[in-house]
Amino acid sequence: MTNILDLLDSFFITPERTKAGCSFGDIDAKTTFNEANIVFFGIPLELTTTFGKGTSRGPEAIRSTSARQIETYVYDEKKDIRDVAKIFDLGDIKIPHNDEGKVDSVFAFLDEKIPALVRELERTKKKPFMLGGEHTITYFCFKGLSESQPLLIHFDAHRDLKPEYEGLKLCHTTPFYRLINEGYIKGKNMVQIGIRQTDKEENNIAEKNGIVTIDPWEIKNNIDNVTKYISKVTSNRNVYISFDIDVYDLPYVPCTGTPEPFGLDPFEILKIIKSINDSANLVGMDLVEVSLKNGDYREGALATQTLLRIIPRKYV
Ligand SMILES: [Mn+2]
Repeated sequence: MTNILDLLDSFFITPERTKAGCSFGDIDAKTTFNEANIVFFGIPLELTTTFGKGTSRGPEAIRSTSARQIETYVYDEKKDIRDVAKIFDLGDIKIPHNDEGKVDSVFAFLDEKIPALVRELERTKKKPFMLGGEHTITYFCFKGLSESQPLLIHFDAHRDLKPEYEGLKLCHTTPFYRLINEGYIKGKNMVQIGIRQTDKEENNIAEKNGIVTIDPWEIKNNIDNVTKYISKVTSNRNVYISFDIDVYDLPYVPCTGTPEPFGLDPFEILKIIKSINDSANLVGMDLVEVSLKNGDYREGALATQTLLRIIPRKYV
């Protein structure tokens, strides 16, 4: 591949031309694509959401807050992310026919582009940080990175393990079932954190496949046990983080489509993020289901601050 960036240009809208009008943190002016070790891209997909709308504005919410509201200096880390990482933002993928009724053609497009993109990033030692958009997109990204058999750490209120939902085999409630069913991940290589809304069938699927579930009650009762477990299970492991913003408790996420009570607070999330072992290697991550409604940037701020707590970690 001669110049991957030229190729990428053809299917990305540059950050400056997205709705936010800026890149993540507005910091990549000095970082070239070639020298980057973290590469952000947005997939503002909103095709199969069934309840609250607005996740197509997730990347916009994150770029706007990270560039205009939030410092790149992380107070509690005493680190500026510009000093600890070389970040480049590709912008948002141009989704052809991003409207209802075109689900199959959009998914075929993403299935062709995203796994190839993240594999190329991995080959050139760049970690993909994907911003959503509905959770469906994790399927395409994880698939592309599955060869290194990462432990999948899935933060979410929901299992997203349904075999099918409202007639769709691939949608925002099914990505992890698809990944398991198609052999990209084994249940024993998967930890679900924050789960509190599921059906009986999904619970059976989780149990049958050996998925480790850490629910908020467990975290509230004994977070030290949880962090000890996470530290142990991630020791010397490749890991992939899929982070649905609705893992946070309902009052923290005013815009996301399916907010749930009995969730986690930012301090608990921070403890868990920090408990991932320094010897682990993050192969990539996504932050999905972020939304923006009525000029309410709280969720964008929370998503950005979550990313800013992950970026300085040794495993990144
Ligand atoms: Mn969710």
